[in-house]
Amino acid sequence: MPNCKSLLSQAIKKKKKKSKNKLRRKSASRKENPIEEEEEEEEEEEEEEGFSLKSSTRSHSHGVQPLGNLYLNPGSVNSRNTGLGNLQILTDELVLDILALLGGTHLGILATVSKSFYVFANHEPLWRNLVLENLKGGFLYNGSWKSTYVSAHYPMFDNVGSSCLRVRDFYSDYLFQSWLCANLEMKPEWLERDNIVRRRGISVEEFVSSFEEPNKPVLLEGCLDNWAALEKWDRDYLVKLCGDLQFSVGPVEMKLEDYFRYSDQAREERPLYLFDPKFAEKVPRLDSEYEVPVYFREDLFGLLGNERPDYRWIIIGPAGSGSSFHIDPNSTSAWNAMIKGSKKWVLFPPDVVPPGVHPSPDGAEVACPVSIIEWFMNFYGATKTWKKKPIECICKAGEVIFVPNGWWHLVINLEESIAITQNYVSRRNLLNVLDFLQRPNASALVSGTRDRVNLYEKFKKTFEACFPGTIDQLVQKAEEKKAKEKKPSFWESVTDSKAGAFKFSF
Ligand SMILES: O=C(O)CCC(=O)C(=O)O
Repeated sequence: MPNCKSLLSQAIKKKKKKSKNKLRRKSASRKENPIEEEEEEEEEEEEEEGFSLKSSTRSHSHGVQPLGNLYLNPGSVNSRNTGLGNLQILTDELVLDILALLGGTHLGILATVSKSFYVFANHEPLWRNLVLENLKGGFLYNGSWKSTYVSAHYPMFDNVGSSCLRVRDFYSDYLFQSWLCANLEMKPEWLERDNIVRRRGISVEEFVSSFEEPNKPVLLEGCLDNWAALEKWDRDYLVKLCGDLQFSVGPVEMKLEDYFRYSDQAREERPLYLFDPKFAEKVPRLDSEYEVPVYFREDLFGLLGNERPDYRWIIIGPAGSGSSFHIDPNSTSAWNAMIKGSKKWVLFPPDVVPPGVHPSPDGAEVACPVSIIEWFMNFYGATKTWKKKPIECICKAGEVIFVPNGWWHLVINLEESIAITQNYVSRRNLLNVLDFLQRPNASALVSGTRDRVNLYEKFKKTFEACFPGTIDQLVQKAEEKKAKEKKPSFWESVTDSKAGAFKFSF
């Protein structure tokens, strides 16, 4: 299939060529639908180039090709430009920004103007925004966002939203990449590195001295064995238990049943992710079916009672959903327990900003690639030659990862996953947290609470009332530690380590 043979994809070395038999077997099993057959050919080609596309029934690029293909097809004219008329000088992002101002009806009409407008006006994220703005969480996902919008607003045109025409000679890196990221499988080489320290059955003292105190990640095995959640929580159980209750899913609130209907069919770059901080209050049974692992029981924000910032979340999402690079709020540390499924983690220590990630100087904002898959495609490779390699692992059901404060982390679900995470403050990171809460731009940085500016005073006062003198002791201990780290040892003072020779300075 010539359309994906681009400069872009040619730059990616062929890793592995699938055996013909395997390819044939694969296409033979999808013979029912001619459109699928066409897509199957695309898949085979992408595999040869080192890509592997998700098995797909409905997702379609409308024939959009990366710009590099234009240079391989001399004589071909980019129908993106001819069909846009005077708007062709605008970037793809700008065209889409303008289309985002339109309502569904006008977008639908615009799609009939030219092939180019057909492709732009069918860009799924435009329809996703329309659905979420108009219907909030009350939508029934119907294979695509456009189809969902059309069937909710114009039930008599139910089939219109699912039509998928192919356009010849349309070249756009932006639209191609967006489609590719929505349909790409994680490559095996992105999952290979597993360099986290794993521990089973360690004491709290060992956890504190080996991991919490030095602020290092660890994967803890076997500490959820007594959780009822581990046995019970699957989608049927949760749907039945939670009924019509609504959970936070990105910008909207949804019933679990509706969310699973969406997540079963979702094929997009950044699938909606269920991330709810009030699950335990909404459904007390959920609260009773897990308990904080013994290592994380010192939780000093708990002293604030109802005034503490959000601290625990149930997290549910399909394969491909996840969290792009960030540092956890308010300088807290966290634990994340897998109940179902598995997650790939990539973590960088506080002094190493991950490639492709650009925090603002005050740390209030972070610019990073649009999606997690895009980060893997474009930046993961760079970490191979980095001196400070990230810590990586796959965390599976029954395992807990400790995420120390200040560490950058990215997480992608490799299959449908259910997890619980909690952020906490212990004496080991209390000073960091207090420091963070009293930064001059606390109103922009502090999160999870309405009272961002006063959190510092409130927390410090409450803590001192409960543990008088402890903050001073911790400050003193930290200063002693710093001084110790600075003071050269006897041997360091008599040797010049750089020159590898003795330095007779006494
Ligand atoms: O499970 C996930 O997606 C990761 C969550 C996370 O990184 C966080 O809560 O900070």
